[in-house]
Amino acid sequence: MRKSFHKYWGVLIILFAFIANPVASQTKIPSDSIQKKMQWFADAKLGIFIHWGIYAVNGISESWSFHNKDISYPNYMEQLKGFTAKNYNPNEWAELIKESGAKYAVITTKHHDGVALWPTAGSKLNVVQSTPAKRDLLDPFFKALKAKDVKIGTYFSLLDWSYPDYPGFLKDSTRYKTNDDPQKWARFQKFLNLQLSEVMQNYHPDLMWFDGDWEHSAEEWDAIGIRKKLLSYNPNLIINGRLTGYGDYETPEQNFPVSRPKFKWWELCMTTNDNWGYQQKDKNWKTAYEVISIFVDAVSNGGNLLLDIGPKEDGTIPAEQIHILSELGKWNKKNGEAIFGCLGGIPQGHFYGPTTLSKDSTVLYLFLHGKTSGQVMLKGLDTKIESIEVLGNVSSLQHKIVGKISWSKVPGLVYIDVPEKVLDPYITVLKLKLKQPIRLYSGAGGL
Ligand code: FHN
Repeated sequence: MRKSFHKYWGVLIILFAFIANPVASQTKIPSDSIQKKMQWFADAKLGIFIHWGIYAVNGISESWSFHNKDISYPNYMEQLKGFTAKNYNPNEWAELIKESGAKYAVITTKHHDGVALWPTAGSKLNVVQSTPAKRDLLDPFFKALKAKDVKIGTYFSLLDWSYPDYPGFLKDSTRYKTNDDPQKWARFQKFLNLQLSEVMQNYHPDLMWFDGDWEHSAEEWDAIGIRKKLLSYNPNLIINGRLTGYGDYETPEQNFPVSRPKFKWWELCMTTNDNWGYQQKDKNWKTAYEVISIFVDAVSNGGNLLLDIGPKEDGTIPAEQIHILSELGKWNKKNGEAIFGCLGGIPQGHFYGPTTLSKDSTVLYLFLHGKTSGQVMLKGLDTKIESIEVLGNVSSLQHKIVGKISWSKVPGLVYIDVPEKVLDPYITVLKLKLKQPIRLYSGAGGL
């Protein structure tokens, strides 16, 4: 009697935990509805990040330059006068993004400096009322993306170092502590919610990319309330992980994973040089090869890449970034079958390079870096190979099984002969069609 009594209470407690905190359980344990809405994101693999703001006028770091007191706040805000967007061509932006192979784009609607790229009713600090641009810069871009079937992402900074009712300001000075002046914090939250409603109602994003959550707790932000509010506008909205843990996926930044991240969905955001916004002094561009290899590595590890560009104040995109996106697009046109809609690859150790799998695991893609030709080896493949071809090339390749011992269950090594003439200038992709869904031996050999 006592045992079943305890069991009964145990079931109730677990049930209560889920009911009491539906959002936390949702974001911590993907429920069916999250699983379904995340499918396009999981298949998308590549997004383009856009940091565009008044910081491009002087080519200084976005918001941080005044926060860290590299420049005074008034001098930072002087840049409002130079933000013209006079050569801004949203259709050209959308075309470049589409051609790169990206399936979504995320643009800074408002960075930590509080300057909104849309005519917000919450503050005059917006490009329509306070800069020579004098127009909504988001609407035409989102319309152009939609026309090209590219998903819309809105970057939104929760913190707002310019807003008078926001506690934070400079790195070593705050306006007040939220507990000391709850009315002031409530006024800021009203402003924050007004702007979130504007973004959701005016632009209907597919993805909300929060930033700046680190200055306050989930309770102070009312993260659960924000999540519920956004989902009430669009239940299929995807929210990134920077809502103090109440998002749908993780967003490692600039730091490349070596081991496969444990997250169900994740996206590496990365600059093309060393800065998010336009900085004419920063010539430390990643090469097209480096970007493609980082992209492939992220996808092989089960993630997405959100690759950043920083347009100039007039709306033109630096030539170096156009080059990177177009080279990425050419590579994707030839090899996208191994990327888009695929699953992350097989565990490290079976092949000395990135891999991906088709959704039914009957196709294994091997990625060869640079000038890798001659024999490449695959270990522990316990499934028969039907054929091997090179993506974007008519060639089919020969392979041989080496070292298979008749009495042992351990599969032999697969050696594939890759002639130099089939190589891609960046990364060559081998497509291995298997006779059935892949099976791998990952043991230590032995008897
Ligand atoms: O502080 C921001 C930074 O300026 C930039 O926007 C990056 C992009 O992910 N996010 C924050 C730093 O993590």
